Amino acid sequence: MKPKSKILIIAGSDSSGGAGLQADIKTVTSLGSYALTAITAVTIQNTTGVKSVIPISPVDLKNQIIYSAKDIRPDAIKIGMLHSKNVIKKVLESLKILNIKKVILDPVMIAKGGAKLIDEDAIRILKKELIKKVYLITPNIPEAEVLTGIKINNKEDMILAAYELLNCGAKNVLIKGGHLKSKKVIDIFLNKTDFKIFVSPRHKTRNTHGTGCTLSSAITTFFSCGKNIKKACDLGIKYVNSAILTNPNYGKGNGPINHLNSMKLNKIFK
Ligand code: PXL
Repeated sequence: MKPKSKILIIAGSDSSGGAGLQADIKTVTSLGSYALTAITAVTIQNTTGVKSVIPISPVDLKNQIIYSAKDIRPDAIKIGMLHSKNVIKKVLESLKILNIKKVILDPVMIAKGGAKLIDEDAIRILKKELIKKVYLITPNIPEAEVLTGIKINNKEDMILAAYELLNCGAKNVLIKGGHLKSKKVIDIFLNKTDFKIFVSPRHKTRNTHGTGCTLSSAITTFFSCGKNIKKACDLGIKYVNSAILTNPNYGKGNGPINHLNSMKLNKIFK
């Protein structure tokens, strides 16, 4: 098959391969599209935690974005880990130059093991400026709490926080409810004219490393191929749910999910 669309991924590298840039490339590829990348930072980690984070200079990040995307123009952009204010400034400059409408932001803040992946100044500029320049933002509950100042304990709080993010200038919001202690997983989609509660089964497993990165990349891929943003969220949620259910149980900590769940190899190599 030929790739159905082209996606630029702006994200941090996860050496364990389950989250970050690696999850993004696997997701985009397994859903049939082509991935270009710009690396914001290199993390040294495994399934038990993050050992260290090595930042890429903001200028070099912008150079990766512009040099690659001016040659192969992406249909959509997925943004993940942005650890500092200066990185976000360069991303804002790059988005202005590229002028691509389909931009999805996963406001990554904390890794599964608790390591902080963003600083306070960066959170401020993300909320004040970047949120307005993207088409969809996909915070989980702790991220939505930081961005809105609203403590989220239930579905009603999630809805309140989603409205608050619209007030901050977001066009479309998907708040992911995986962190709530509910029987089913609830995700809230909201824009000025539409509202939807997605309900999915909760699987009893600790192997959920990279679910957020994977979801935002899946949504970006479906959206880049022409689905509307709500339908893209619906399909992305289903892809992640199936990836969790079929996780390969790798590593001694929070293992990765199964990015290959959508694929069937139909070529035999001898
Ligand atoms: O899942 C959030 C995330 C995003 N990006 C990178 C990560 C992680 C979590 O570990 O390592 C690079």
